[in-house]
Amino acid sequence: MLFQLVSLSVVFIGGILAEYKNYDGFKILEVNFQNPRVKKYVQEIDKNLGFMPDFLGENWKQKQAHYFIDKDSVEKVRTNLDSHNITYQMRDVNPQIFKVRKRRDLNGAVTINDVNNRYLSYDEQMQFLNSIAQQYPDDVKLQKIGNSYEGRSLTAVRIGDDGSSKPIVWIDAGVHAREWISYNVALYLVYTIVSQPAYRDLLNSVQLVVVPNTNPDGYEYSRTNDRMWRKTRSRFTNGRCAGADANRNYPFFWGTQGVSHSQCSEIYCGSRPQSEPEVMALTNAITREETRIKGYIALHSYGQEILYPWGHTMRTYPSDVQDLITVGKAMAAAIRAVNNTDYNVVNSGDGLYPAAGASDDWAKSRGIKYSYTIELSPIDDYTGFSLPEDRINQVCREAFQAVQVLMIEVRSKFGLRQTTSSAASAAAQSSLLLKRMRTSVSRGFGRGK
Ligand code: 0X9
Ligand code: ZN
Repeated sequence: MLFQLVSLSVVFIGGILAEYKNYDGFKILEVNFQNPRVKKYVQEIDKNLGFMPDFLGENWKQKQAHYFIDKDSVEKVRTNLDSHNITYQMRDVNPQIFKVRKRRDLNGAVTINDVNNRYLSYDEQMQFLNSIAQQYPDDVKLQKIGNSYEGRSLTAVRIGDDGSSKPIVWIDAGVHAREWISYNVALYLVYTIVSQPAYRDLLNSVQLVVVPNTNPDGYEYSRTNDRMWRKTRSRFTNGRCAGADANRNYPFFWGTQGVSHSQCSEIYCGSRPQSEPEVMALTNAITREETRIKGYIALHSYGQEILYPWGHTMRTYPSDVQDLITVGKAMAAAIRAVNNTDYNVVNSGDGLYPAAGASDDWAKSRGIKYSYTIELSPIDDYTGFSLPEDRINQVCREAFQAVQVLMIEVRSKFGLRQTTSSAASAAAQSSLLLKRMRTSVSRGFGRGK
């Protein structure tokens, strides 16, 4: 599998000598699954290959799935694909992905400019949040919801929490360490909604809670040791490999499909549900106010997809799935309005793959009506998890529009008081968009744009 013995190279990170995992000889496998026969092969790729390759993301427009193949398995994978008559591409990994940058001197405070232009360390993320909380003390409260395995603080940013019982939209990011864009998006959401007066009115009727870094140990590890690190950093007694996939560790159909029970797998579901302290902290925090939480988004990358439940198995949907599709499509339309970027709205089990124990399914099972996973940009494998820093801002602006649509929907369905604001013209536009989507949305499940 992927994380077997590998050579380590020496790099400088922030002036500190560190060892960074070397992926020489690894390949990206790209399989076009348009043909139903190939699709079936891909759906059972673990059985076909005899192991589960590391799934990176998919390009739904071209119906291509991308996997990361370790150098010792490349020949085996080629032989297997050839023997099944599957056409594929075996690409070299973009070396940019493994380019570790020397940390720039921040010269003091971390600003929105930094969030828009570069990936930040966990400490920098926290510094940014602290400065926002200081700047907007009436609107922003930082709440510690627990500690990571290595003792880093897990912080929820509560925006517009005025002690009332207004409905909540909950966003969390970065449960998968290597999906770096998600952290910047979460920080951008916090900043934008509090700093722009146009959103005051919305915040008066809907509260936003953002957990910008749900896996700080994994994230730091992906910055300093291993760019492709996905899991938490829990250590197990007698364990050969560290970490569990926190997005397989939630207590809903835990351990059933699309997971592995072996510690070295990228999709190891942990020893039991909520074995990961990060998942325990998040489930506790959400459960405490679950009756008020009406919208939930887990930010991931990559693939430009808005995924709705259920995702633990295929062809199974919640009874209000049409509402999820309608609002999902309105979010996609709001994203498209920014710069024509296409996001596909699709059921996660059918459209991507079944994977049990994920946060979106669990949130839905707790009664949170609108629960989604958003796979942010890019859509291709050329930059994958290392979306170039000059594209961060656009992805942030797009995601903000999607969140705004969800907040507006939550306000109109669950808001304590309706407002007739003239303030947010953007908000009004999204509302209109949502109405249009409602009337035009086609009925039917599964894949579809
Ligand atoms: O596999 C995942 O955890 C998510 N994709 S990723 O490439 N970012 O790892 C998708 C989770 C979708 N939700 C469910 N299957 N419930
Ligand atoms: Zn992910």
